[in-house]
Parts: sequence; structure tokens; C-alpha cells
Amino acid sequence: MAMGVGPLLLVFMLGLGLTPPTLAQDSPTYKQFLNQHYDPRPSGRNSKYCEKMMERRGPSDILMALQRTHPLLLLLLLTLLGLGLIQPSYGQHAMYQRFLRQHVDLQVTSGDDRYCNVMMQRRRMTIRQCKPFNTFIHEDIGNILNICNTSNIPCKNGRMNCHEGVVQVTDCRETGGSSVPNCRYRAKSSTRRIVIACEGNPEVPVHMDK
Ligand code: 5FA
Repeated sequence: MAMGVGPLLLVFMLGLGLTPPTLAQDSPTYKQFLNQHYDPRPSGRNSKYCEKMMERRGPSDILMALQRTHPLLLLLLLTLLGLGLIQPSYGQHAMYQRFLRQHVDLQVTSGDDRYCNVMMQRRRMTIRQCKPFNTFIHEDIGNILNICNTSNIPCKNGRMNCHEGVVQVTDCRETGGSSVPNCRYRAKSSTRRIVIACEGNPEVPVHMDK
């Protein structure tokens, strides 16, 4: 369901393309002018004629107002549709950003306890509570993305969007007795098999499963 900016642009351009002809062919201002000031076959030029015409042409102001707003409503509808289309893409992008923040560190190839204490705080995993366990992957982003291209395996929650790969990691496990804001961690660096969940088109990592 991932959609890029392309469909939004298409829908938006379609909206822009549809609106000008509507304005040109049925210009509300022009119609209003005709309605208020033009009568090719007047049935008289007395007060009765004026009364009749004012009554007949008056209420159409509401219609005119509706006609005037019609192109805007159309544009609004198309824009909302466009926003609806990019929403899933944006959500998935946010999950990918979250994955990068929590699980990817390309600066180092391994880390010690101090690394975990600093990184868990820096990557905002010790705000409301000390996240009990977290893995940092020290691998080129291309290699991590490639894991999403391997065959699907079941995730812990039963979904089939998980993939496995072997990468260099630092696992940070909270030591007993630490608490916010001084969360304390024990580090374990290794090259191990990880399982990640991927979503989107192209698929990107959104969750660390193991
Ligand atoms: N989530 C879980 N399984 C998913 C899947 N197969 N595909 C896409 N998303 C999936 O899940 C944490 C988050 O991951 C939730 O938002 C869930 O929708 C999504 P969890 O079941 O609470 O796992 P957990 O308790 O192991 O997660 P945390 O400890 O919060 O963090 P993790 O580092 O284990 O996982 P994370 O990378 O998602 O933060």
C-alpha cells in the first residue's frame, strides 16, 4: 500500500487540470453577471417586471455561491484523497526512521557498557522507562536493507513479513536496579543472526523481532 509522491502529484495535477476549464466554461462571475443583469426578452419595463425579475433571479444567489465553491470543493476533495494516499507511505517511513534511530549505528563496529549507557539515552530509549533490551546493528545500511530481500519467515507475532541475516551487533541489556534517568546497561558485542520485520514497497525494516 506504499505510495510515493507520484500518485499525489498525479491527483493534484488532475485537480488543477480539471479546475481551469470549469472556471473558463462556466465562470460563476460571468453567470452571476448574466443572471443579475441580462434579459434578452423583457416582458415589460415597469415595476411589475422588476418585482417579478428580482424574485426570480434573487434566490439563485445560493446556487451561484454553490457553483462558485464547486471547483474549490473538488480541489479540496482531491487534495484530501491525495493526502489519504500518502498517509500509509508516511506511516511506514516513520517506522523506518524509528528503526534507524533505535537499531542502527554505523559509527562503530562494537560497543561496551559505557557505549550502551550513552547510546540508549542519546537514541531516546530511556525517557519514560529504561528500555530493558535493545540491539544496535553496526552494518552498512545497504546490507541491512538487503535483508528485507531475503525470503520471508514467520515473526514472533505470526506475521510473515520477517527476514533473517547475519550482522555485527551490540546488544544492550539493562542491569538490575537501574532507573530513569540513570539507566545502566550491560553490553554484548557479537556477529549474530538477527530477525527484522520489513514493510513497504520497496521493503524497509520497521521492527527488530529478534
Ligand atoms: N511490530 C511487531 N511485529 C511486527 C511485524 N511483524 N511487522 C511490523 N511491525 C511489527 O512490537 C514493537 C513494535 O513493533 C510495535 O509497534 C509493533 O506493532 C511492531 P512488540 O510486539 O511490542 O515487540 P517488543 O516488545 O519486542 O518491542 P520493543 O521491546 O518495544 O522493541 P523492539 O526493539 O523489540 O522492537 P522495535 O524494533 O519494534 O522497537
